[in-house]
Amino acid sequence: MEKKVERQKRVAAIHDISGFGKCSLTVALPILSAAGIETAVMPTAVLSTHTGGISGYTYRDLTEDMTSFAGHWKSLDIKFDALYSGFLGSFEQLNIVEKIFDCFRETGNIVYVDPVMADNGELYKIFPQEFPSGMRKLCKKADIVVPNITEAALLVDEPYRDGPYDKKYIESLLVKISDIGPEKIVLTGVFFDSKELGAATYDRTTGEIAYGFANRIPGYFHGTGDVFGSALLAAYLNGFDLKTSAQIAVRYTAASIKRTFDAKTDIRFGVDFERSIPSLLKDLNIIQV
Ligand code: PXL
Repeated sequence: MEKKVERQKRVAAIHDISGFGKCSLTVALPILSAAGIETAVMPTAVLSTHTGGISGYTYRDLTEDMTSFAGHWKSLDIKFDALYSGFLGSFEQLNIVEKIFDCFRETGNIVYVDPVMADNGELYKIFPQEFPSGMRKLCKKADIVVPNITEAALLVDEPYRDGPYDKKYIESLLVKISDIGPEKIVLTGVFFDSKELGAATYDRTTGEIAYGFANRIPGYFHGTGDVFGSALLAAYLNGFDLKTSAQIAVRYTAASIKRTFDAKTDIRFGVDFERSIPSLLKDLNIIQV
């Protein structure tokens, strides 16, 4: 009997290309592709490296190209199972991406926003102070948002709090972010003690809150938010529910960090997510062995 071939899923990934440093598109594209998902890319900016702890990077803002880029895709009647936005190259892009979401919205497709703008209690220096309120507006359009704790605090306009956290705080953040509009929230950088680090998920339709943790490795490793976000979307589009997708993404990110920690690589240069791809594909039931 012939095996029924499922239609291939397709994502539009709207992030920058940082030539060196393993984040945004250079992470999203390989992870989603490896998971069997066709990935169209809309670059928001092209940089020589990311901006996290590295100076002297080149920066080409692509704000002016995005509307015509999207218009061309639309003229070809291209449809997407998910629209995945991450690092945006300018404040104006918040509005442009909102229009792109409206343009490609279909019943049943997913608008997935990683509100990349801050970490460790601070807004990224390249963004203006009004960026968080613009991002809040973009998040209204999303079905799923994946902020870290700093981004979550900015989205709900509260001061940043250092961890360890407690369930009450985490769950209040989840509910407040959901009040902005998105039905599903995944909060990263959650820890209740010094041993474990992970993510919390909230689904407003079921009211379910769940957690996924892995052993904590000391240090701040750049690009892990993008590794996590891309792996989570890969799992979700492969049919896993939100909490299982988050657990798979936590495991994958932690394994990538562990290998980088053991190799003593410069933490600004990103994590070895490439060599954890086989174990991710096993967790996704794409490969056996
Ligand atoms: O990983 C988030 C990110 C993406 N792209 C660029 C960045 C950062 C974080 O610093 O600088 C260009």
